[in-house]
Amino acid sequence: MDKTSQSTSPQSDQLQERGYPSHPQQLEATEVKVKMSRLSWFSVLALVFALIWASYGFKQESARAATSPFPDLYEASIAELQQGLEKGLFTSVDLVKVGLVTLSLQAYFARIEEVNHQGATLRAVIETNPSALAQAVELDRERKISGPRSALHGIPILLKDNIATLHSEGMNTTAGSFALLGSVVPRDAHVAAKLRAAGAILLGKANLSEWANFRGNVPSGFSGRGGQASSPYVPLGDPSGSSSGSGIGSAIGLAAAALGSETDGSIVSPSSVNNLVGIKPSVGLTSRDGVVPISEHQDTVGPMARSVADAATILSIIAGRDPRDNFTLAQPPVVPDYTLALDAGALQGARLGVPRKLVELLDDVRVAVFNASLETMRAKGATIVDPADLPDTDELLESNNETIVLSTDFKVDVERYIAGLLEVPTGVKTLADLIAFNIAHADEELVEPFWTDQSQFIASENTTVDQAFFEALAADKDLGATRGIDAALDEFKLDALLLPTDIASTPPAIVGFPIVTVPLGFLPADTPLSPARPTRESGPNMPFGLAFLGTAFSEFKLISLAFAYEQATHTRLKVLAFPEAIPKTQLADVVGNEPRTVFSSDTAAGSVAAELLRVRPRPANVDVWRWRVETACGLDAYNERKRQKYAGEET
Ligand SMILES: *[C@@H]1O[C@H](CO)[C@@H](O)[C@H](O)[C@H]1NC(C)=O
Ligand SMILES: *[C@@H]1O[C@H](CO)[C@@H](O)[C@H](O)[C@H]1NC(C)=O
Ligand SMILES: *[C@@H]1O[C@H](CO)[C@@H](O)[C@H](O)[C@H]1NC(C)=O
Ligand SMILES: *[C@@H]1O[C@H](CO)[C@@H](O)[C@H](O)[C@H]1NC(C)=O
Ligand SMILES: *[C@@H]1O[C@H](CO)[C@@H](O)[C@H](O)[C@H]1NC(C)=O
Ligand SMILES: CC(=O)N[C@H]1CO[C@H](CO)[C@@H](O)[C@@H]1O
Repeated sequence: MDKTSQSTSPQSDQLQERGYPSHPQQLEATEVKVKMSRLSWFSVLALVFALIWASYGFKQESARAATSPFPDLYEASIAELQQGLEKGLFTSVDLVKVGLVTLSLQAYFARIEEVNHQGATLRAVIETNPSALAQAVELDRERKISGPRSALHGIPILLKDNIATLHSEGMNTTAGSFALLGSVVPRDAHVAAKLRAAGAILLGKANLSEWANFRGNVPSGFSGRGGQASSPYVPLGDPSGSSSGSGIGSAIGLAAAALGSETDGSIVSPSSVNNLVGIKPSVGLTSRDGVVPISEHQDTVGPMARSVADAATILSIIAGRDPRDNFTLAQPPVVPDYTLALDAGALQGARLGVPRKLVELLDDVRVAVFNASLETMRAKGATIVDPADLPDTDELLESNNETIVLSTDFKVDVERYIAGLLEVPTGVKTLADLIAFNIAHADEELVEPFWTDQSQFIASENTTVDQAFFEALAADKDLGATRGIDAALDEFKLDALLLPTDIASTPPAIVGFPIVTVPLGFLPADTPLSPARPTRESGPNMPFGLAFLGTAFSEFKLISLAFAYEQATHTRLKVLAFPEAIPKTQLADVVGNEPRTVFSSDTAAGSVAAELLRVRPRPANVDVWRWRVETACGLDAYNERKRQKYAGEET
């Protein structure tokens, strides 16, 4: 097999050869007919939906896309970007420009600006790197003199806002909380330092469920600083979390890819819901030094990307030992080059098991698509062992040991993180201080009506490291590994376990085992939009993923299987984000010249946003697409207050 062509994600023309639209406006009626036989009924509905959209506006961009020598940034792979940089088609400065948020609103109206606080207001990004452009200039110069440092040289990456970046560079690290605003981190997080050393550009900080969803019962994607993030696939849809902004930003090309962190589901769930590939590495493969923690026993940092190849490229760079995180000392002596796992034939002869009892917890729509994926894998030569249940499934489902471990760890670990900061302007030191801070700043942190809870903080504050904690840790190892995942792998002689991603995270979470998730399917296009409270649990075209699970440090194997499945299916591009959530700025708008067309306007943000929206009128079916304003839910009033606040701060 041809590794080179398979390890890059598809070029626009290749996409069209395969029948996928690289832009919704490029869908033609004839293509739809050709595709009918190959697609399930709901994908067809989705295409018809896309076709309806395609009949509106976009004429200009269509012409531009057809003649553009540049990769479409909605889908551009790291390898494509690297090739373009090497050939001199464009520079890292160009790339940064298209991703740059400008607080002054005087420079380019770029991809993040189009959708972050305007248009679809996805709130994926909390802040961008004021030094990014200067770094891009340096990296472009260095490339000319001595060539690229790595596959990530000059490539912009977003980082979840709980991953520390050099304070002197200009960005905060806050886990989304005002309590850490202005805090001075001692250094880059180890993973950020590794990206930086590889020549990557740390483009910005992604919004998240505040404190990685450990504050209390709060909707996914909300943070005090970032506001309520939402899905690019379902208007006002739940973006999942806690790595919400990393998922949204990667899904629609606000950067080449993103880093997220996971304690139980926080990489794989937003990867699943945002139609991405996510790798949750084994605990100890990537260092957590400089990452705002929940639990040293379960936290891990990994890539969220548009292809397995991109995710593998990033993992190869961020993995490795770090004396500051002694869990990394348990990893195998040599970090593999995970891009060598990209073997499209890897399903041939593989033995894959289905923990059916867990699958049965899920709705029939997702299970039917999951069931069909098993046929695909059989056709590619895999043996599917079904059922292949974890022997202790019932006990796992009953167990509350994880709650004990996380609650106890958080208090210790978060206080240790804060103690390591060089300065904390808010003066918080302890978890008790954080709780008090939230009460004192309730208007920004415990916001009515949906975001008031901090019960998890309070429960954690009440813990001590005691005998029950150590018993819970031991019970988790026994439940998750010894009588769980490892037992099933041994009993059925499996290479990996398969689960719909929605129900995959907990057994691996409690033992620090890896997961690789890839796009599996989409809810049917006639799925009703559930009410926005403040985000919607479901709606048409909401994506979901397929998870590959294995034992500790089995990433290489999982990546190879996930890659083979991805190459056999190419599910991701079967449905695109909704039109308002797809940024229109492309490299052609910035390379060489001043920006042109609608972006050359020097009008204020609002009027340009309005202009952008005007060329894409909404279809008559406002019942389904009444996505902008949900006054009843209070979200808009809240967002408006935040907007005013930022406007005030900026002037
Ligand atoms: C942090 O955020 C504040 C407020 O948004 C901003 O003024 C500051 O420049 C940011 N960066 C650092 C390093 O504090
Ligand atoms: C790791 O370091 C922590 C303190 O940072 C210590 O309590 C623990 O025993 C160490 N674990 C190992 C396996 O060395
Ligand atoms: C999925 O497959 C299992 C096992 O073959 C079967 O029992 C179940 O009914 C199927 N579910 C759906 C929704 O197709
Ligand atoms: C922890 O797991 C063990 C083993 O299944 C179980 O006996 C115990 O009840 C669990 N503890 C909690 C708090 O759920
Ligand atoms: C605090 O812990 C004690 C015993 O461990 C328990 O009885 C009590 O309900 C806990 N309180 C809260 C607020 O969680
Ligand atoms: C808190 C914060 O920095 N918010 C920023 C999020 O991104 C927008 C741009 O899309 C900025 O204007 C906000 O200031």
